[in-house]
Amino acid sequence: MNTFDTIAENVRANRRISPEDALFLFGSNDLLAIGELAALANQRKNDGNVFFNVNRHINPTNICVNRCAFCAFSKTAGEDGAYTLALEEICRRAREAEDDGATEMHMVGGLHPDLAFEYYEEVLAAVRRAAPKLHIKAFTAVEIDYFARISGLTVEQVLERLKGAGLGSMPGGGAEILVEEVRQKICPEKISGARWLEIIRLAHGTGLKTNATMLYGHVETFGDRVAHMALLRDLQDETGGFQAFIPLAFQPENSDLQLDIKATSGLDDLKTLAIARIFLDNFHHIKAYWVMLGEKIAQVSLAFGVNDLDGTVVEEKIGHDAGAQSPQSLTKDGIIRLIRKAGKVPVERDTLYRAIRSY
Ligand code: V47
Ligand code: SF4
Repeated sequence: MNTFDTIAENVRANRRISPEDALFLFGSNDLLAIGELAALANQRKNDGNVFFNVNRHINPTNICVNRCAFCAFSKTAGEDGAYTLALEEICRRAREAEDDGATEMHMVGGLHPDLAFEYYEEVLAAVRRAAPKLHIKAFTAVEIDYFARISGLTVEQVLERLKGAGLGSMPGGGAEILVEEVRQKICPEKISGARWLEIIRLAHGTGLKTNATMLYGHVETFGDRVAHMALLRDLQDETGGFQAFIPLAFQPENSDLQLDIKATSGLDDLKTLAIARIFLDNFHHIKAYWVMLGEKIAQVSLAFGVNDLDGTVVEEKIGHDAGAQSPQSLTKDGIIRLIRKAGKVPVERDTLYRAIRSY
């Protein structure tokens, strides 16, 4: 039997594939054969249901001391375009989101040099008062590490205080590629991959659910992507605290990494999502983030193992500052239509993947 047939046999028998197998799949251009296996793995877990949510992104500040080379969103304090939203403005947007039927506020931002940890507690408490029905999914492991450093608290204390103020779960950002050589090239100031995993482990330990992302399509190799996913799979075996895996296609405009890096190809996007579905057998949800992929690839990915299209978003800065061509917002009807036209059942979910309504 050739290597692909052996992998296929394992996937069909619901057996875990190895990192070497995943690397083999990345080296193959037989997208349809890989997609078929991913669709099977997804069908087993999620049937024909595809999740989405009604949410709103808010980035309280783009001022960041890290200035990662790939990030076109961040600014240095005082630079043109640097901003920090007033607390009232954050609350106004939260209220507006709740009035529009959102169930989630997704809030991440830069590492601000002057704001104290208490400010972030205040933001959570104020949002909770302004829009008590919204689940607040906020702060990456990178921000949590920063809060611990600026406050002198332990990571556990930071997490407990934020939970007390209204934090409901954490998004999956800041993971980039967890391999150290890659981080040295694309985000040397950022916490190490090992520290990212440690903070997520602690978050899961306090009962917080998180997601995990992977920024791909820049300087990393296929081997780095597999190593990244293997670290996530191991941690998930240990904690079970990850909800969704979200590959983020690198948007190359306006960043210091621009050089001659081109946007990812549709083939690479679909293959990456499909291999993630096959390899990450302990992740229930593989999310196609339409903001970075575009609506069409996100829709097609529903036949390649994906079962989640994220949400309505409304105002997106991180990808669009880096040249993303997608709209900033999709309507709920628009997402439902994308899913239906792909022959799947749209299911609106809350942040913790409880079904709200099928369409
Ligand atoms: O950590 C930054 C990435 C992330 C670029 O958990 C870029 O549900 C592409 O994590 N091109 C933040 N990506 C976004 C994020 C996220 C998004 C949607 C849903 C969830 C979730 C999480 O954006 C950063 C970084 O990896 N990013 N710059 C860029 N030029
Ligand atoms: Fe700051 Fe995050 Fe941008 Fe890095 S990716 S510069 S940590 S906002």
